[in-house]
Amino acid sequence: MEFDKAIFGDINLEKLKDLRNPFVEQIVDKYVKLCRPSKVTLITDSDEDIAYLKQKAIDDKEETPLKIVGHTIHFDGYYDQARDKENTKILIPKGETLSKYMNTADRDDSLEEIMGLLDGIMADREMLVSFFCLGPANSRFSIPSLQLTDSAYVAHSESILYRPGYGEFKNLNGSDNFFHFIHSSGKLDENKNSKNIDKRRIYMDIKEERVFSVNTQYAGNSVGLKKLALRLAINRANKEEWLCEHMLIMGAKPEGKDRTTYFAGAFPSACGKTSTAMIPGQLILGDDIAYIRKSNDGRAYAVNVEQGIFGIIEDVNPIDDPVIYKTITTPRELIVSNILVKDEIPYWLGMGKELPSNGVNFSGEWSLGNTDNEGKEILPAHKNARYTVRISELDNSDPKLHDPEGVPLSGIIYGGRDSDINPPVLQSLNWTHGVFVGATLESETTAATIGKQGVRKHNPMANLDFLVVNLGTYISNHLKFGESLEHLPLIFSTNYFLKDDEKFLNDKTDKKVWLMWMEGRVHNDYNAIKTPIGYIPLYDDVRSLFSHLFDKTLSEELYERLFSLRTEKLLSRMDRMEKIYGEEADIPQAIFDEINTQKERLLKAKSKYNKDIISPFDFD
Ligand code: SPV
Ligand code: MN
Repeated sequence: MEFDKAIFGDINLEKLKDLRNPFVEQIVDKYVKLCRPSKVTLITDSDEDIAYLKQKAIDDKEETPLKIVGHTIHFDGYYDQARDKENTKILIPKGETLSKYMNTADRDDSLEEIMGLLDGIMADREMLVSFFCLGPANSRFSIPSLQLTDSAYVAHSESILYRPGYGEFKNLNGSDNFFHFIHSSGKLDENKNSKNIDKRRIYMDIKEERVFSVNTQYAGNSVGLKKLALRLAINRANKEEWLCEHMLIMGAKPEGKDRTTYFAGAFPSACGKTSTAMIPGQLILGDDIAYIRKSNDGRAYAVNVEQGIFGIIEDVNPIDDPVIYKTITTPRELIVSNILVKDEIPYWLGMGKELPSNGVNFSGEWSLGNTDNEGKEILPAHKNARYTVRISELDNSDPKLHDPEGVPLSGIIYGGRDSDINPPVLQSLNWTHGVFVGATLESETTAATIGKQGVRKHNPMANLDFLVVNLGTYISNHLKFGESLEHLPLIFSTNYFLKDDEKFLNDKTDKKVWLMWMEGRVHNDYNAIKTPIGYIPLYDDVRSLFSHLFDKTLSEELYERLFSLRTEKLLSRMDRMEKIYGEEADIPQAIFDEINTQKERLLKAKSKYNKDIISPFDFD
């Protein structure tokens, strides 16, 4: 293939040709001709190339250095602060349909629209061509991925969040077995923010395993390897019968016991996923996306697709998240986004310090009391503001982070933001019941997506935003996966958000108690109370955990409030689920059976104890 030397230069052409991959060449050629950048730069795995990205993000004013060495601040536009669900679409060929929970668009029409938007979009700009690997190098789990972007911030973020992949592309030996992502920030305003937000489009073309993202910078919309690759991998996983999940991976390490017990946990965005992965004294392996496969020993193994964290910064303070706080306030390569900066010092909500009353934030020059175009007060920092850092920079990073075999899972956790129904921790009755627990997860919406907050929404496996296959296919795949295993992980649910009189019943740090109880259950260290919805802890066990871990007293009264069975509310949830699943095609019968038997058990308990709210002390 012939490339324009004036645009590429000899060194870049050499890097491209060295891959000996005609598919990479075709893709680069196609989008260079379409987007018409004035310069193309290939980024290999070398330190020199990665350093080029870092410097370019600063030169282009997409990032600004802060006082702490290695830290930079990036701002997204005021209306570009979260994932845009409305304009994120799955392209489907004519005649095909998907569940109504998926935002779809006609593939031909959408490709025409997006090619039109990309036409000349990089004129006078530089296209960066980067190579990454989703998952560890040399692993059967992993998927090489190619990113084309005109944003050095996007490519720089990816060099922190993902493993280098130029070498992996060489190992492909010319095959097309990789994902590719085409991103452009589009026209920029004077603050270097995407100007044409009304033309923000994120289009998933599953057929070609590629995603287009234009007129946006917020990483959840623009970083191809994050939530865009998640959709493509979910498609593969459901075809090949493995799991691709919106899950953290962590090693629980109970004090005084010489063992590490691995958990994977799915939580909707901004519902405690990162802080669960970062519970003090434990090992973090991942905080967002996991690939899970069966290994030869009959167990489920998981790898972290990423090597970094794009975490919510709000409420990170020395008390609640000591490890993250230390990491993000000491010198290392780190990007913070959409918070407040004054005199090169960053400030965010809930950091445990007083914030200055003016500075520069995600709205530009900011002073306390400023309002936006809708008359809404502008907070000092956005609620979805984030930090980007490598996991290896953390004191508690798991030594198996890059193990190509992954780690064996003993437990799976489903967690939601649920102010009034689920207990803080619950063990499902068995794998099928556990899949049902995941499939019936409900959670209140947060600032991680554009739209209203605090609305209770069904969010199966905390993965609904990212599904590109029907719910029926997705849930059947979970059931089948369990059937294929000889040693099943236990499935739990957690809820950190129970409230009474608008006040949370638990402290943020309490999640360590629930984790240690789950860890103990894996090793048969604790008995449990069997309730109609699953197993809950005995008072004595959690009381002693609170006392040992925090020197805190858990009163009988608080335990009772936390673990009471709210039968009416649980029954209405079952009604909601019956309706949702009743309207979907191809839902496995097992899910309806679980809904029905759970309902029966709840009704039986309600009449046996003759009350709506049953105390955990009532169960025998
Ligand atoms: C989430 O919202 O689930 C995140 C951040 O992990 S984003 O990249 O926006 O998806
Ligand atoms: Mn996420």
